[in-house]
Amino acid sequence: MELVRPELFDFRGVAMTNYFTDNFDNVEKFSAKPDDILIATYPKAGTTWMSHMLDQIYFGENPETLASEPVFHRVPFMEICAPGIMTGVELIENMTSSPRLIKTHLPVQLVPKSFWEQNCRVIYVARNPKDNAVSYYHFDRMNKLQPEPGNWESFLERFKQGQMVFGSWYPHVKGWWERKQTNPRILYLFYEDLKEDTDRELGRLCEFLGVSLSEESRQRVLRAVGFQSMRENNMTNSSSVDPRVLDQKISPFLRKGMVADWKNQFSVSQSEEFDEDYQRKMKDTTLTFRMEI
Ligand code: PPS
Repeated sequence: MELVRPELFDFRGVAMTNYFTDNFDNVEKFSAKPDDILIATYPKAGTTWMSHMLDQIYFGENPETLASEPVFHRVPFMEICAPGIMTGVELIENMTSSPRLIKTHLPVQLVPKSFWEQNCRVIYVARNPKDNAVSYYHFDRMNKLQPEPGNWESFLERFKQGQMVFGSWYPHVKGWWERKQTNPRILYLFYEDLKEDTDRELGRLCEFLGVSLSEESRQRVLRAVGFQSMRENNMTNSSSVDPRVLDQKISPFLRKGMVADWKNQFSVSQSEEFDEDYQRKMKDTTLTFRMEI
């Protein structure tokens, strides 16, 4: 398998690579079911965490299934179309479980219309942009299906300019935030809140889903979604992915799982310049983030 890091190009106003656009005709035509649950995020905002949490809520009583299938099969990535693997759409269409849990990184305007027509529930997870950028940088270093990251300084510039796969962080988080104001079927969660009090956020999630967990199940879910558990669990740590694709020796897929790790990566001047740019770009929204907790 010859892996070539892809180039970014403009796809309907959003920076993308062919691995997420080659199957877009089928993504657009995708037929959602009313009980499908969409997990939407900007890359590296806590998608795997939320995917595993939802999988645990719905299917966690059945440990056999959980032990045998990695989370990226249990919660397929809708728009992916990469060499040697089934497309996300094919994986979803082969699913027999109900509800189907589906992952996407698409900005709100590119989500297939059947999700809206079917009034599906959507969980959006957002993460503060400094930690999000750091996590994305280390991911692009280890993932050969992502564009060449370059050094941190140049990566951060590209992040600010929105030259990242799935486009700019800013319109992504703002677009979903605005849509949520008029669509009660969207639950908008923050990585920082999940980290601060996972139990509280699990409660909000269950309320939104109309699911009631026994005390025992709640404890089971909390144990399963802890960072260390997920890091040690071969079904969530991506250890089954070909190391020529995800090279975990460069950086582990579940890397640090922290809030404010950006302090170990940003220089003081990078942080100040980032904050200035952030203030400018976030002027037109009520959405706010915590850079530390
Ligand atoms: S992806 O590739 O876009 O699906 O990545 P995604 O899952 O969205 O984000 C990966 C980051 O989320 C962290 N993570 C967690 N943090 C805390 N607790 C748990 N359980 C957890 N699971 C995943 C993961 O470590 C990545 O963040 P960084 O900062 O790189 O460690």
